[in-house]
Amino acid sequence: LLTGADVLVRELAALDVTTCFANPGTSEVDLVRALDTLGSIRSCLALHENVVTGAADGYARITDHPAMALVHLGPGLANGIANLHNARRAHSPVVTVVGQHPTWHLAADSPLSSDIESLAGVVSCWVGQPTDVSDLGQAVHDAVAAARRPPKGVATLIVPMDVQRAEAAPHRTGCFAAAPNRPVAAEQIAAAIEALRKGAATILWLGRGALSAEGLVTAARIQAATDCRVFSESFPSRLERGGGLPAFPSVPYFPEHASVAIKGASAHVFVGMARPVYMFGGPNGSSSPVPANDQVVELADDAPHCVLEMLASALGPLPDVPHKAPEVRACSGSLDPESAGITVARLVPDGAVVVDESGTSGTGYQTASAASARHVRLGVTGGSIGMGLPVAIGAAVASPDRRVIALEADGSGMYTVQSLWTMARESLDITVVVLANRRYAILETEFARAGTEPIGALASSLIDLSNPTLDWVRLAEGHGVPATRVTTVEDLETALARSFADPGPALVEAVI
Ligand SMILES: Cc1ncc(C[n+]2csc(CCOP(=O)(O)OP(=O)(O)O)c2C)c(N)n1
Ligand SMILES: [Mg+2]
Repeated sequence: LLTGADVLVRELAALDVTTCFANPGTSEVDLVRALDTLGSIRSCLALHENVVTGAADGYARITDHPAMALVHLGPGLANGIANLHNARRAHSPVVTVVGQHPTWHLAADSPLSSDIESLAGVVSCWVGQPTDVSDLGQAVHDAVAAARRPPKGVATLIVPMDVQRAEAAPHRTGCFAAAPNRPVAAEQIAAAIEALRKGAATILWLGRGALSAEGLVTAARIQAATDCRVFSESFPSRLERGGGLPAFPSVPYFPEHASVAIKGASAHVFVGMARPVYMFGGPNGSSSPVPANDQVVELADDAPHCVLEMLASALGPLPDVPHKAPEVRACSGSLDPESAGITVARLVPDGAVVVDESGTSGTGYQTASAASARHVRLGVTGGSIGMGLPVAIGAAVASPDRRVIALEADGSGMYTVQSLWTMARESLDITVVVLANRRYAILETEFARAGTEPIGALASSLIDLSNPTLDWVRLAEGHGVPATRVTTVEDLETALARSFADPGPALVEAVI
């Protein structure tokens, strides 16, 4: 007997969805049984739904293909929404599957009932809830297609228990036609070239696929030919880094620094991104450092690195640009945020993935990584903290041959600390470096910017993570991850080297 649940799982597998991150409940029991029966979808348990969804995001950022995120009813989905929000901002393809009460039971408004479609709508590019088993196979197909369709996103499939359990006919799986690329018009390219020829008065902005290795190299050639300035988007989901690749600055986080950084520009060419916007708004009601009356050319395209190639060819044959790796300052002795990041950047293994949720302690790594071995950096996209450890899980599952380093601010790490258990259980090659400043340091800075210094005892207690001090070594060990605490550059080097040499996860608490 074939059931709806079997059809769902078979259809996903046929569409090359080979990984599931799950936190199931009663309404997902049939789906779990179907996963068990089919056996070809690797399924990993996570102990909170925000770990499930963040892991699916990390998986997508590496493979550009969806994993299945299996969660329980409305409350399970609600727990996972913060990291689905980040996944949406990252344009990560994710297929979220939510079990639902039987269709005939919904009107009774049982204790776990809620408006799942509304919850899903906040983060999803597609939401479907088939109520007849004969529609289920097509719905699975539509969900995967929606998640993969540029600009890519989260598709949420809600599956009632009676639909999961109903007898089903085998669904005929269809393959995807390659998504047609929507190319930019020739006039747009011409307008961009005219702007770029203004040299330093023009900024070339790079986002998404323009930050691939090819994109960065091509952008450097365009810059050398035109003397334009180049900035990368502030919160890239994925950035190729090190190994001799050109590195471009992003606009500083705080508005007062951002507008200074782009001063003198009057024209902007956007590839793979739209106009940058401030996280919390800027001075005089401004939302962007780019003034409203500046000249703007937006080259929206599904393949940003191809747009850069078009610009480069329109400028004529351009020579390669020899890369000058920046000098990285030597550091030793007691750790501070800067030296911790520089040390990680110096030791990053070739081909590694660095998940960067370093908070205020990130500039050392972010600057020095331009001189690192070639690696990929996955960052915070939607500003919702607690993504780092889950994204590291997804990245490690997606690339078992690479070392994943999670550079993790301590406050952010605590949002999804259960991730450590999944890392241990799945023996993932993840090195977690906790940057333990034992406070929400960014909020201290924000109080100062708001002119409310010195802050009162209550405000102070709301941004302080001591009393009691979090013991990351014991937290990690309690989740099955070996851990060590370091306070000097030398000990951090030793701990990193040991972790890179040993298979499986490890945690280093770097007290800064
Ligand atoms: C889900 C979510 N909750 C709360 C916040 C607000 N917030 C932003 S940064 C921050 C503290 C970050 O502290 P930590 O991760 O230790 O980094 P640090 O500032 O110390 O470098 C908080 C609470 C947020 N961005 N996202
Ligand atoms: Mg902190």
